[in-house]
Amino acid sequence: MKTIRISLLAATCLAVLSTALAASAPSKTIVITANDSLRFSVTSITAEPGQTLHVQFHNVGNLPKDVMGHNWILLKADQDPEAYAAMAVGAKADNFEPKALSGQVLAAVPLLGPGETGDVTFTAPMKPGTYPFLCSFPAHYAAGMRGVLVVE
Ligand SMILES: [Cu+2]
Repeated sequence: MKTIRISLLAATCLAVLSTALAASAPSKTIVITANDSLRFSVTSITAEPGQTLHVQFHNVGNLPKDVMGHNWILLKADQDPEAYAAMAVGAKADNFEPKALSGQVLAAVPLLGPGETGDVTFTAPMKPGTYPFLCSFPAHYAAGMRGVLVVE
């Protein structure tokens, strides 16, 4: 009987330990650049559930912000980046981040002009899945400024 108790205790300790280890995956920094050719340098990010992510986003282009600004918008699972981009066209005053859709956004780096840098730190969702990101400057999503965060 005593042996069984000790084994149970050991099993419980192991379970607690492995949970603690899973929760403490080291934070991850992702450096993304965008330039005048309408591409993100990174189009796929992988993360563990609950992992702390730090996105550093650089606009390394030369064109002025009002014709070639870039932002980085990460949406929740099951949200439609195309619909977000369409709504963003009318949200110039809010740097193309429509307030009506703010509930769809997991994390964002605001609109950057040439040579500017922004960053955001956030926690990856606990739910495994694919989370879309985009630049919501008009026409940039359609031109290919998009990618995914894969939580697995
Ligand atoms: Cu852009």
